[in-house]
Amino acid sequence: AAPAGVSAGPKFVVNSPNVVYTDTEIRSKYTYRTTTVTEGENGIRVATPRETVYDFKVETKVPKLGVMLVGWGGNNGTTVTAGIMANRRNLVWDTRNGPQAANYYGSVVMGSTLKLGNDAKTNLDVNIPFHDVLPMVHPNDFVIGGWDISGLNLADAMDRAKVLEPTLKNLVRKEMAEMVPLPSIYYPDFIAANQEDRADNLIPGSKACTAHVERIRKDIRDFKAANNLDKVIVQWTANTERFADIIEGVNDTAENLLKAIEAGHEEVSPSTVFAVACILEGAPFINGSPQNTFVPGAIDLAEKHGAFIGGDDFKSGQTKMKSALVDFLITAGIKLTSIASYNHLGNNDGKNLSSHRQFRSKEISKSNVVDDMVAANTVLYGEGEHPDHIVVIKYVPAVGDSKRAMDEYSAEIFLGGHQTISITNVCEDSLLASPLIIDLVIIAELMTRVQWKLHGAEGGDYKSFHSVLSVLSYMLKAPLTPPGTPVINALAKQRAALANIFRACVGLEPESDMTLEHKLF
Ligand code: NAI
Ligand code: DG6
Repeated sequence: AAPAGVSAGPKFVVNSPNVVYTDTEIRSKYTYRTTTVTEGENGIRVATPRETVYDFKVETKVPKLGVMLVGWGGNNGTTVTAGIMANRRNLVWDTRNGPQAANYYGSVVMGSTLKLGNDAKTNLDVNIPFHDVLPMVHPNDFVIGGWDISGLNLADAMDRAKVLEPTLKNLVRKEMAEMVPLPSIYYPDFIAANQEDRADNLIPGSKACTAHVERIRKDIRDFKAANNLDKVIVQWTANTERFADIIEGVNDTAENLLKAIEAGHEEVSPSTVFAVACILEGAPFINGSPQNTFVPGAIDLAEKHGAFIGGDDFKSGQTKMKSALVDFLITAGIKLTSIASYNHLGNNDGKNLSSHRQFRSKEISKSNVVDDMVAANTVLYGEGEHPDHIVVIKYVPAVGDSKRAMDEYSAEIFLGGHQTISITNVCEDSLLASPLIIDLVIIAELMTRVQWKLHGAEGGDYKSFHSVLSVLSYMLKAPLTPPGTPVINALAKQRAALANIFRACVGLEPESDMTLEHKLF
């Protein structure tokens, strides 16, 4: 990885007149090919190929990056922090199965590859680490901090989480003990009442106010200055809140939301206050929980400030499987008729979700994840037709962080036959979520360095991607998209969008998977 704060030399160069490398930027000219469909007079659709030519530029300087987690003392917060420390120090620890070395498995950026092209001699695929496609921050270089309503230092919080092996904990304990979350804002009505006993590290005040926004902004500025950072990214990995009511005049526009905060309106959640503070501070803010943090007024505010936001709800286990499996079934022409999803978990997330209003937020984000795939197949599903889909979550303290997700998929096959697929997915929830936190940070940061303009547009200035970073969808259960634009849940499409946008930034065509070179000779 390039040391933080310097320009990262490319790991490969693109040999094309459409790509230019300068000391500070990669510039590409990229032709985006789409198909426009119109309804012909005789009812026959007309598909017309279209081309739009864009100029992209990517700043190659990799910043010194701060990551501030809201809910730093929770299972995800402590696990991702210890995991980065373990990687940074190349730690190896004993387990009952033998020595275990630190790794970044589960991170698409750090653990996967993408195809660069075909070898000139053999025609076989040449794959590169995903992290190398463009200059990206290395997670070992993250400077981590954050807030929590619980004041436990991270070593004690890591013990409370019961996620990591004792041998690993012993190796990071000293450093973790020196990390103490900043006090946070706590509006008891938004999270479960059963969380009250850990709320001992609070900024005074129990409803939204301008002072809270300003305090959080100052915390970000202080963290940046104390660590000599170029940028800070903030991520909500705190408890799931209940949904906020959307009320006209309160949270429907940027102006109303700011006024509502000033007036101390009780329907403004802590996560929305964090989002507003980050937007005003120019720090990208990502919501890893399911609640509607991004009320319309918050999205409006982000657009007005050109600030980046992303969400909602980490897509770690059951839903990730679902968004791959359902895509497979429906694109295979198999008529999915029902999904019954059960979750048993015993961590603090499960305890919070045992309260109905917080469960409801999770139920909503877990339930809509197949809608786009169903709607896309008008052969299998009639207007308004949808598979039955239920989501059950039960708090079972004894299983701790080791979540049990049980899914039964029923489908109709050829000539009225039936197919039932049952999946039991046992996973340490926080070990799945932590690499997503890392990916979201790395990609969000990279997106702050990517700009575009229409090629040849007279006087056209480069601009950033839309404030709502839908390119983060792969990592999220209920992807937030720019207002009025479709949500893509299918996992393969989400990954293709991510990889192909980055390829476009270096002037490469999308991965087409046609492999004509192996078929036409
Ligand atoms: P956790 O309950 O262990 O951690 C949450 C932390 O947030 C706690 O330490 C709590 O004290 C703190 N907190 C609550 N309200 C706060 C506030 N206003 N300000 C600052 N800190 C606050 O939960 P865990 O397992 O770390 O999960 C975090 C969130 O991520 C939950 O909302 C969960 O639903 C979501 N999530 C987790 C996934 C996973 O696989 N672990 C996947 C998808 C989402
Ligand atoms: C209930 O399932 C607890 C949740 O917090 C999940 O563990 C989390 O949202 C991950 O969900 P999924 O569906 O991606 O495994």
